[in-house]
Amino acid sequence: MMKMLLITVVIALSFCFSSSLLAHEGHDHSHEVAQLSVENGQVREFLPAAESSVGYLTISNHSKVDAVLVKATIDGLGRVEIHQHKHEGAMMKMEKVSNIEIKAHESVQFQPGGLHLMVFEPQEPLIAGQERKLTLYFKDGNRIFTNIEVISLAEQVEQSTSAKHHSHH
Ligand SMILES: [Cu+2]
Repeated sequence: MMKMLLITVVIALSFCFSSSLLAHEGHDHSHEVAQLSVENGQVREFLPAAESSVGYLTISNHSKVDAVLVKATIDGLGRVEIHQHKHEGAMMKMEKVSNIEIKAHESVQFQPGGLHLMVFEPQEPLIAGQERKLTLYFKDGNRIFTNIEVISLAEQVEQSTSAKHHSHH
């Protein structure tokens, strides 16, 4: 029941456009807008009594310019943080990170055990099968608006198991 979500991406050009209209700096300033896409956006239902849950996605940068993700928001959730897992001796800790670089022609995968979105403060329960609006904010002022699918814990476990099998190929 794994659905490949290929999502159309809208990149807000207004910031770049208005700054190029206003800036007459006397030199050629080519505004290259990063072409980014988001796939497999998923956020897990909150477990009973849990204060937080996790979200995963893949961001691909098809352009010649590096992109830097600085913030994410999801409709109906009070707070979304970008987290990274970090090994400290034998301990696996997670820490909040302020930005993630997605290099030109590369993809960054948010996945169990690595980068993930940590979500807090649901205004109403997340229910598997729902779609929520996800907004990604980039350092250059661009934004991506897309949808993220709510999945159950069982679906998440199933997918991370099948992802491990796929990685043998
Ligand atoms: Cu976390």
